[in-house]
Amino acid sequence: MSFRKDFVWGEATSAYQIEGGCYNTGKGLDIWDVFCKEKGKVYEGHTGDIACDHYHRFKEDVALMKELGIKAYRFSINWARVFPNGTGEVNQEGLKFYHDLVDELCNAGIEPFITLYHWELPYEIYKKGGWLNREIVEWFSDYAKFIVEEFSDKVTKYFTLNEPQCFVGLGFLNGVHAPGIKLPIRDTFLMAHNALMSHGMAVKKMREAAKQDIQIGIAPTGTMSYPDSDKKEDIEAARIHLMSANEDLYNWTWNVTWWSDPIFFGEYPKEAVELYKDYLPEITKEDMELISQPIDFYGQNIYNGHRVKMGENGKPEVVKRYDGFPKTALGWPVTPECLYWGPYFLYERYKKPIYITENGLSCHDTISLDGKVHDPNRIDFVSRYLSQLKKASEDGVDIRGYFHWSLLDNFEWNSGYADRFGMIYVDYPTQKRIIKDSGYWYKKVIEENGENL
Ligand code: IFM
Repeated sequence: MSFRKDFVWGEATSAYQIEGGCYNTGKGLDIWDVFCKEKGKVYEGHTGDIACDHYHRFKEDVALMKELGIKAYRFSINWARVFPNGTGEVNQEGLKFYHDLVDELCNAGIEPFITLYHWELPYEIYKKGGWLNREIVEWFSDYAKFIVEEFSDKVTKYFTLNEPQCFVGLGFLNGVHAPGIKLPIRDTFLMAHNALMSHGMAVKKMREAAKQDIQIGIAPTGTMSYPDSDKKEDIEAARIHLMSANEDLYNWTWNVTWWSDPIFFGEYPKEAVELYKDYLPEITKEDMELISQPIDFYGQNIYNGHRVKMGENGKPEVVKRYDGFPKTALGWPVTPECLYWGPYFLYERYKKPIYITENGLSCHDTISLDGKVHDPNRIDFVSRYLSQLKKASEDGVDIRGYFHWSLLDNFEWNSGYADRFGMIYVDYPTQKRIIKDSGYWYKKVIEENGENL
């Protein structure tokens, strides 16, 4: 089998990155609204105030998705748009926006996949301590329950948190993302623990609230590891490398097992617990039971990986990339093998169906003289990566779907609008959308269920 017959071909976005509609819509402030207004935090002072104006143009965007032939759309709900204060009163206009979007998608035959948290922490929750305050477990799970009560008659697939590695690491450890602060390491471990408990409590309440069977996952990220050769020892080296804590303390969040072992095994990885023991909060048996609520699938955002071989000392060794190694416009390495070995190792360890919840690249896209947007690099990149994913599927990894990042060019966080990840070009001054060559190429891939890769 190459790709499953019901393989889910999708596109992904997130709320703050595309919606705009930040003011006069009843939405409460989130930490990105506040962060972007501070001088020097985001490239050229860009903000998400308007972004792709998807808030007002979602119908046009769904029509474009239909034209691309995508089967599913993964988007996030901005917590502060629905609950301006994070808890309590609901912003009916914001809620209606998401209902209208979901209805539009369903009418177009596109399955909505909802992500509950893609980094838009309501500012009012932040002021109460945000992820540092254990009460967030209730605040977040009540929000999650509410969304499921509202949408589960129409939407059956949900992700709780997107890339906790990023929102804790970039937001609170090195401070390049909102809210832009550098906390003591100890606090970030507490946040991570609270985030995992919020996930677990959300899963519990969502299942209780669902109007029909729903499926829930989480969407972590991480740099994958792939073997230098087919030799058994290199494969083992890559496996060990992926599942260990390799980063220095100030980058500790970039780690697979710290986030995923608790969910699937009900415990933090022993080796890492030993490594981080001086920084850990009190962790109880009850906490771990909560975190390890059964979930239905594993979402993984994958962009690149390290090439790893077994060193002479019997320990994994990262192979240095050669000079001039291929890279994307953002400078990220192009390593298609990670879309074979990443899912392979994750499936082997966690034994859950996998969705690739994000994958893609930024390119220096422009409108050519012929009025079109030619992006051969994106076609080449996605083609190479998808071929590896197909091989993984052929080798028995249970891969259910692929969500390309991203549908539209959008607000790339602290890089503002400087980086373009979309299969649809957005001309920000006019908000005109142009399907790039890669979009038409992806349409064919979808039509042929990847047989043409
Ligand atoms: O744009 C981001 C997204 O919000 C989270 N994952 C990585 C993407 C590209 O940087």
